[in-house]
Amino acid sequence: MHDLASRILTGEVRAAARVLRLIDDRSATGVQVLKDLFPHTGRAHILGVTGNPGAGKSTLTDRLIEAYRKQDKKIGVIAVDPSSPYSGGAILGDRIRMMRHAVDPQVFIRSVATRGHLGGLSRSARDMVRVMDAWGADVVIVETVGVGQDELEITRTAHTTLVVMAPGMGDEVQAIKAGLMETADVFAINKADREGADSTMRDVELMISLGKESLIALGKQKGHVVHGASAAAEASAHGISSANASTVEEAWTPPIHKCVAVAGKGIDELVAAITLHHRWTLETESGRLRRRRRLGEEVRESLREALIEAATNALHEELDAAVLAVEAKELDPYAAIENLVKKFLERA
Ligand SMILES: Nc1nc2c(ncn2[C@@H]2O[C@H](COP(=O)(O)OP(=O)(O)O)[C@@H](O)[C@H]2O)c(=O)[nH]1
Ligand SMILES: [Mg+2]
Repeated sequence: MHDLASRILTGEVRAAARVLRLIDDRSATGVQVLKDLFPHTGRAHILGVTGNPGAGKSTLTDRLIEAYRKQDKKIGVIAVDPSSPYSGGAILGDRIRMMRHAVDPQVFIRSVATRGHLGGLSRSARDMVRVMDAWGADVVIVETVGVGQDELEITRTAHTTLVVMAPGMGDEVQAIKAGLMETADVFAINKADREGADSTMRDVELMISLGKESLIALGKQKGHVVHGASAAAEASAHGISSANASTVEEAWTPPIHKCVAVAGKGIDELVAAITLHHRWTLETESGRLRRRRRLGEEVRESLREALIEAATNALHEELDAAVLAVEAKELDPYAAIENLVKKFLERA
């Protein structure tokens, strides 16, 4: 095992930070450490926090950290910023909001810029989550802006996705447009101190019930409840008390909670809802199936990336020649691709 990997497993923050940089640089050492760490991952609950800019994601994340720390949980935070580099303005804002936790050795906060991720942002985020998981985080919070395909993809790396909305921002419409409704597991209507929170809540309720009805119409919803002894054991291995836990319903309906992040109001209810959803992913058949489906997506996506890289490297010159040939109309693009794939497969 690489020295950095064993140091991360003993909970050394500096080693973890070092490996995150190696991953950023796509160094071979980074991959080696990730391989070493993988068998020690899978324990953390990955919580995605997403929503429009200004909805209050960072403020809420700060409150969630606070609530989890009261439960004596170790926390990792990855703040993905859509534009700024590491020292950029928006990240500075996030940093300040969460700064009071930065001195806590049980809290590990990292910002990521969305640009310059050769292997794709969601892969970088996933690798970072794994490092924090291996470092010993009980919960890894990934904050992303809920716009754009890259960001949406990151929410798919989470076990639980919290969608943060605020009244009067037209967030409901945005959420539908961005496809957030499908990935949302829990809704927070933040800034409930402002006018319009109740009407936003009703809008979201309506959207959820409409979504549910169309699912029923399609016959996609199955009503069976599975809750075996092994599920309870699994839950307790994840530090979830199953003492007061009765059966978790097989079908998950996203709950909606109002909160005021700046004042720390409504946070406990939100944390309880998030914890219940975590149990859903562990204890129900649907939850476990979703975990497996997402793992399948990851493996396929990684394979696609690796193949593209291998093919582009192997066919370097032929690729350029093919473009010229197509441009000169000596070759149609379909035949060009067929030739390239054939050549690549012969060589592989
Ligand atoms: N009135 C009110 N303002 C809030 C609340 N939560 C956050 N804010 C403010 O909304 C602005 C954006 O918050 P921020 O957490 O940076 O949002 P993000 O872009 O979604 O991460 C900041 O000025 C916060 O102080 C709230 O519950 N009520
Ligand atoms: Mg933010």
